[in-house]
Amino acid sequence: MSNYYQPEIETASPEQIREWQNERLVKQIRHVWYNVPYYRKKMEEKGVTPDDIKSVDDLKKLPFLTKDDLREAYPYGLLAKPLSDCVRIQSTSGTTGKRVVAFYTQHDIDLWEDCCARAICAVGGTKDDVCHVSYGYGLFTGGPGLNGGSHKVGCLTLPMSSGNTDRQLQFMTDLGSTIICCTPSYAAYLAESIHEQGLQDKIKLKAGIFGAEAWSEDMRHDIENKLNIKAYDIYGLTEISGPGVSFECEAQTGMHVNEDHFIAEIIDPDTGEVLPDGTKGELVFTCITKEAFPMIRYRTRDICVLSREKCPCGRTHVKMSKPMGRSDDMLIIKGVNVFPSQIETVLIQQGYPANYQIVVDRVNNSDTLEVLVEMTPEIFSDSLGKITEMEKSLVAELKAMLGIYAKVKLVAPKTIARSEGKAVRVIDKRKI
Ligand code: DLL
Repeated sequence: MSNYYQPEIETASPEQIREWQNERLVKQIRHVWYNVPYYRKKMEEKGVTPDDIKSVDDLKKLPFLTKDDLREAYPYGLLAKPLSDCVRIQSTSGTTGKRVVAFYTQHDIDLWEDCCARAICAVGGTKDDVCHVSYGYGLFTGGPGLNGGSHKVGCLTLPMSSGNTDRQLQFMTDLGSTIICCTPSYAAYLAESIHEQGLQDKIKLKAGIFGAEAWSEDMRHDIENKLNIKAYDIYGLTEISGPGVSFECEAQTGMHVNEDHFIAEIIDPDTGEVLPDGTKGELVFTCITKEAFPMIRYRTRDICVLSREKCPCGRTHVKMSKPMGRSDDMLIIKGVNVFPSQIETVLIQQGYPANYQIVVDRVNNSDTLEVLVEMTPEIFSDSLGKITEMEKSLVAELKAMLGIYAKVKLVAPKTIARSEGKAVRVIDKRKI
């Protein structure tokens, strides 16, 4: 039998789930109408009032919320509780310095951690496990979310955060980590390091919970074989809470959305029309239990498919496929959200022309980012030493903006191909 954290919820009948959703949605819409002028205005513009929302069937009457709304309302415009009731913020990178800032009450943190606890139990986690969390801690939701879930399950939690691979491996071997939580690319890197150092026999891992970026089935098999574990997917986004919006079970065929907290819809990204289950489209979420930052019909930009086929694990909540890409230009590199416009801002601020190309690749299962920048004729005539200095300085500026390393190569004027229509700014060579 599957290992559940909240069996009565995770295996509830579809009718029961629907009942919870209907009741909570009605309450939530009243909550935002009375507490968030930004929502009320959007609803009024669409001619909807809380009285029009009686069940999930009425969801489609409500306006969508997008990242642009979040930017416009930054930082407090979508807050639905007094700031004094909030106990935490988490954040994610956004365009040109303006970040998405999400607020949580203690109740919101509790529910989020429950979702992460469900994900840990779904991979077989119990209080006897040693849960090694190598997602970043801090503003990023990965570390704090899985950390909280691990506590709830009662695992011995290792709050490792990311980086310092030697220390990760030392703790993993000395303390016998059994579950590892990190990005899939870091898992692949750890697997390689373990093989290089001949530590295979000292590793006690049985399962991994990997998400925050796209990864393929091939990569799953590679990690499973190298680490001799089962590798599970986990999905989420800061706006909706963080990791654990959905998670994989032993069937490893898609991620169960925690439908008692989030209503999932699939829409046509061009028309906004709601599409039937089984159709590929943009994933939209409505938070029905969150207090402080309850996103209503939030467009994730992630493209995927929902499926209500019976799952052998016994869970009844709808499953989403792995995201198959995004409907905007956001890149996810090593789990970090990167917008080409952030790179452009740095280049322009540093006095470079906007002739650049971003090359993303995956080498040895790890993402790489390279920025090719055309020099002006004046820079081009400078000495090689000066050019190397300029590259170094751009690397530092980009690191400050993006939070990750980008290799920079200054190239001769007019060497980046000009295209007819839209400039080809991004070359993503990753095969996912
Ligand atoms: O990445 C939350 C998270 C942390 C999820 C740890 C899983 C594990 P953000 O930084 O706000 O939040 O980025 C959200 O990342 O819209 C997707 O495009 C992408 N993403 C998240 N999980 C997956 C996944 C966290 N399993 C954005 N597969 C989302 C593919 C994913 N893409």
